[in-house]
Amino acid sequence: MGVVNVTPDSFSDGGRHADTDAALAHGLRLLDEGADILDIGGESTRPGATRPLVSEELERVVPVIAGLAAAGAVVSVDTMRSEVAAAALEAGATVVNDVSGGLADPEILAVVAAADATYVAMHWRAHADRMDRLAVYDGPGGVVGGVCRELAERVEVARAAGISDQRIVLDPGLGFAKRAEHNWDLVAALVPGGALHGLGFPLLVGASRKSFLGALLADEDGTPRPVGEREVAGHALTLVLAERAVWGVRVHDVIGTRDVLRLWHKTRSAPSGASSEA
Ligand code: PMM
Repeated sequence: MGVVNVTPDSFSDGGRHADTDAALAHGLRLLDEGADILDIGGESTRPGATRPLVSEELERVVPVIAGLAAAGAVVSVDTMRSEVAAAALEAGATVVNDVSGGLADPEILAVVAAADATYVAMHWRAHADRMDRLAVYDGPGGVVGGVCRELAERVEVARAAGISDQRIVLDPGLGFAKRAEHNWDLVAALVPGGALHGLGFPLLVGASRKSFLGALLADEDGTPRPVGEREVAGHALTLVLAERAVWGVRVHDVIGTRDVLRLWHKTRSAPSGASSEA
């Protein structure tokens, strides 16, 4: 899943039209590079981010979704809002990636159900301005137990709204109300037979460029590795997650991810029978 963020901090080159064109061009490039799904978002979820108006979010994502769907892409909309999900599905999206798992705007679930769209429910506790305070997992099983219980609740609510199990994908929400070690505990639990796979749904993971990778790669003074220099670690994690039967990864660098997955597939293919000198 390739990320197309249509937010002012991503495409800060002037007016709305420039944003739309830049996002469209970016999406087409990711499609060309081999993304299976393009995830279009108009709201930044970075810690401390303020929310756009619904009208702003609609203006950002709808033309980009329409253009990329018309180009043949499988389009996902990254939104927590039912109005935006409805307009995105109308414009050609077939996946709703709701980082709040239906908590921010419960109406979104009925919109997804009515369209028979795929629903990505991510683990989430609060909007970006409050989530860091909620990174506490004192219950049984620590962060893994907490995330699994809270995701299972979201599944029940999604089912009750009419979303069928075949349409549900779950995401542990790395970086959302999680401290660095929480993310690593979740990654460690992402093994076949582990608690997250045990929920019984395909798993999507978004780790690309996130701050827990920056913290891991910090220099001797503890200064985190800058965002633009975390790609290799992200790719290594993709390889680990592929090996552990994760359904999808949400990434910024599609071409590098494709390379990693081609290599991974090669290592799993049947031996060619070539001689050892070959
Ligand atoms: N992370 C971000 C945004 N949307 N959606 C899903 N399903 N999973 C994620 O981990 C996720 C997401 C934030 O990352 P960005 O600011 O780099 O887009």
